[in-house]
Amino acid sequence: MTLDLYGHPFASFVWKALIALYERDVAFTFRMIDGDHPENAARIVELSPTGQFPALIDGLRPVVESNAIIEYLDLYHGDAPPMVPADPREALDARMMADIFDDYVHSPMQRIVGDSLRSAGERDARGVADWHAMLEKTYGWLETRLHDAWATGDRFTIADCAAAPALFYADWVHPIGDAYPVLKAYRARLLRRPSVARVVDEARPYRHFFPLGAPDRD
Ligand SMILES: N[C@@H](CCC(=O)N[C@@H](CS)C(=O)NCC(=O)O)C(=O)O
Repeated sequence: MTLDLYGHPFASFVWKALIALYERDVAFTFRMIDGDHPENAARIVELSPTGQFPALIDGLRPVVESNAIIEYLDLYHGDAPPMVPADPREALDARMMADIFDDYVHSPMQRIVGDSLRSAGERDARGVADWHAMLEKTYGWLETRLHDAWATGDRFTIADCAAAPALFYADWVHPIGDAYPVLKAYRARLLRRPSVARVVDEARPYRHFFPLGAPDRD
């Protein structure tokens, strides 16, 4: 049976699935979506409702949405501890924090980047200001909540899979200020985690694609 992940190494939502695959030491084939692989680009259009990635195919079974892919891997692949804790109370916390990172950090970051790709006449200045404000507000909220090594305690979970790409790129578009030392330290801890360091390294050759200009740092 083959396990294929469709995506691009620079794509932030793809990092979430890659981090879970690396954390749980699951073997897979990476199917690159780019101009050199039109067959993969065509496949993702069939697989995903919006053509967005990542998508996982296990044999004939497709799974889309980064969080669903992480949960699927927990159920069917790898022996390492699951990314969604088995205890339902811990699972709830982990899913809640994953949603917060996805919706209030990852999504505004992605929208700010997306807006920069539009032509001048199509840009949404009000939207960009609102998304920056959302990031700032969420940084403040996270600063008071991140008490432990990882997002929901001493275990690395789906919440940390979500946090890593969200905070990595959010800090590029809206730097995490000195008012948030706890959040800064959490981002630095994420970057030292081997699974996260690996996705950051694999994406390094593509940094010149970052439309707002990648800073000279991780
Ligand atoms: N809700 C989706 C979001 C996926 C997403 O936004 N993917 C981006 C890459 S990071 C994408 O496919 N962008 C290309 C496009 O929109 O055409 C998930 O969690 O997997």
